[in-house]
Amino acid sequence: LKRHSKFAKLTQEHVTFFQDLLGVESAVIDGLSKDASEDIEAFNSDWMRKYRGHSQLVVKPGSTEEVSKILKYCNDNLLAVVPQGGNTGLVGGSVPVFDEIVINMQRMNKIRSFDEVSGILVADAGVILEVADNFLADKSHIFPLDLGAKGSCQIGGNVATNAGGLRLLRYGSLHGNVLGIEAVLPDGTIVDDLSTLRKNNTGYDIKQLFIGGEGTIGIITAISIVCPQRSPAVNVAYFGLESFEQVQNAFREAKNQLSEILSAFELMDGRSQRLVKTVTGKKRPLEGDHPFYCLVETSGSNTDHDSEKLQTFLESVMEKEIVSDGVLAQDQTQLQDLWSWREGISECLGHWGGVYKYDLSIPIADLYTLVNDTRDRLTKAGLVGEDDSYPVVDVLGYGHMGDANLHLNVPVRRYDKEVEKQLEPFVYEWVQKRSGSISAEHGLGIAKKSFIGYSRSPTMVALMKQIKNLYDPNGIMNPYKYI
Ligand code: FAD
Ligand code: 2HG
Ligand code: ZN
Repeated sequence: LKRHSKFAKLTQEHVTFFQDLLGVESAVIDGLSKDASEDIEAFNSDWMRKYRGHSQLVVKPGSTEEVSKILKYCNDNLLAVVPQGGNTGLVGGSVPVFDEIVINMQRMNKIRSFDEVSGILVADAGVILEVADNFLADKSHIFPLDLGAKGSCQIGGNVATNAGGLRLLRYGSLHGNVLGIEAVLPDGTIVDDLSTLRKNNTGYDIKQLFIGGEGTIGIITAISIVCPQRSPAVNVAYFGLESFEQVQNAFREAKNQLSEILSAFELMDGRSQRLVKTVTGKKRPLEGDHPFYCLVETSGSNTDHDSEKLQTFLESVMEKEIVSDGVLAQDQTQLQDLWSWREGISECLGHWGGVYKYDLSIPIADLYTLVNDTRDRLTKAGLVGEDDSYPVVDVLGYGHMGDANLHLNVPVRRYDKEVEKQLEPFVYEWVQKRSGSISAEHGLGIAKKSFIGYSRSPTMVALMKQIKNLYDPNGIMNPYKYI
């Protein structure tokens, strides 16, 4: 990968323009004139510390008009940019590849309005997901998306990646929940499509291009989103199972018996839970060791009714020997502890140094077979072992069972070309053979960009390129990524 020579290099004159425009000292981190290398480092490297760029400038706009002026100037001067939210993305999309200017959205963090009757929230893109959800909790509503990075990721970043997360099973995807978008195109045009209508069939639904667009056609500055009523009763069960066959049976039973109150059904294999134990040292929720674990959450309006339903469900799946052992959270602390065994996996896996991550959609019957096949392959190649001479710590899987979305993770002691050669294109070919997707929810960024062809036809890719060229003819928006 080479830096495009058509892009201008940052000069002092450019920096002065941005300083004058934004007016606030903290809104510009200038790596050119003073030694800001330490300050700028956090914006140049991603959450996994796997991708690192060399931007010399971070700008933090405080309004949509400022975003417009920044982009127009960059477009006129052929300065490449990378939009950045909470920088928690897992495909290297939010950091520069070379010297792109980072446009960080953290200062645009106001809730603009909330309508208690319709449940529609309008907010700036830079609002942190957890802040939005806490605001809604006070109003008995809930953000229809939840994920492990909620304390840092921004709702604009969530929409830009079309994040899926832990509640998709219940509330559906952002393509359905986001009602409107305000965005800025590279030429500075402000696209005001901040509709608060549930229904609006007047022409193409252009906002959908920004949802999952990963900052390649414009910057999202605000969103409007329909938020459901918050369920007063939330219950969680965690159980151990002996085979993936039984996991599927448990999922069918959960849908059948818990139906309208089912709000999450998550899968964790035994290996992932063992590694969480190793890293955190916490007491495990169940005695013994099972090859699979599931976390089931219900959300409803009546605590007694819901706990009874979940209790009956648990008894029934144990009686049918679908589930070997299980526990129901008795209070809020235990509920959070059970969730931490699922939500905390990603963070714990970083413990050994690096992780190869694959975020895949696979028809549900085959979902876990890939983990076994990958483990066999790496083991045969002599790459997996307990002591430091082996690069691979383990091969494991977890994910959003309810959405047929597997997270295949390979924690390693060091990134290793031999391991990479064994994993790719093997994983992508495996998924392609089953008509799955090589990126279920994290997006393409730089990590998956070259592999789009495993999930999309040449016609689809060509259509995407047309759209990219139409909105961003100079190619300044998040270059080298996506398509
Ligand atoms: P960033 O990482 O800053 O950016 C992500 C992409 O969006 C980049 O391409 C960036 O250029 C672009 N972008 C950001 N803001 C804007 C904007 N305002 N306008 C235009 N483009 C923009 N993802 C899931 O789908 N489900 C999960 O369950 C999940 N769990 C996670 C758990 C952990 C612990 C972590 C670290 C990540 C997880 N993710 C998950 C990844 C997920 O993509 C991000 O957490 C989140 O959606 C990204 O938001 P962000 O604000 O951090 O965006
Ligand atoms: C999750 O579901 C996230 O925990 C992260 O999507 C998955 O780290 C991963 O591979
Ligand atoms: Zn996920």
